Amino acid sequence: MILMKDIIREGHPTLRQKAQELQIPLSADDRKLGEELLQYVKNSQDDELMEKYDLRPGVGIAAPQINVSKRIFALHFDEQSGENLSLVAVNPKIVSHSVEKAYLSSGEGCLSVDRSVPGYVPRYARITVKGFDLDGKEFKMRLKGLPAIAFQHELDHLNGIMFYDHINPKDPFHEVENAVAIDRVTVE
Ligand code: SB7
Ligand code: NI
Repeated sequence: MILMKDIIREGHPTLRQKAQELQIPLSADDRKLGEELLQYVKNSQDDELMEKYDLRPGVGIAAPQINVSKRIFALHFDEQSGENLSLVAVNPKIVSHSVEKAYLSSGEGCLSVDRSVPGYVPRYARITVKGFDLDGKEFKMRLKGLPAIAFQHELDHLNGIMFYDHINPKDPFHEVENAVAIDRVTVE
């Protein structure tokens, strides 16, 4: 089971590396890794388990965040979030994207960042993505809204990019051209 002590924090070199592709079909170990990542995000959104294991809530987690430099991450939105997405993405790619951008008006956070970094993080508003699931089956889907933003946040982790790399350093809340604001109370 993944706990907060297993999550590496900014400054750790693995977070800045480009992660390695996985072999398809997945090895038993890689499959287990995917299952553990998904379990973390699910547990972290369950009030009881979150408290019991002292987990910080997150809608996603990527393997490099537990110091495993592999191209795999999990995303999970529970039903009450109004989204309907739960997946493990292996060797994920964005195959096309909108010109329009989107950003969370409350900014982004990260399990590997123990401070708040305010500012708009411009993302593509809509993306078409491809990848493989834990059974080694290829998937292709369109995402928009919060799931699209979260997918891009996780994909960035596989490429050594942190959310704050995208924030305008001179003016963190500078209007983002051609972008829609997504209002959420908070997203972690
Ligand atoms: C805000 C937070 C996340 C995604 C998009 C917007 C995920 C935070 C948890 N993680 O650090 C996952 O990498
Ligand atoms: Ni993150």
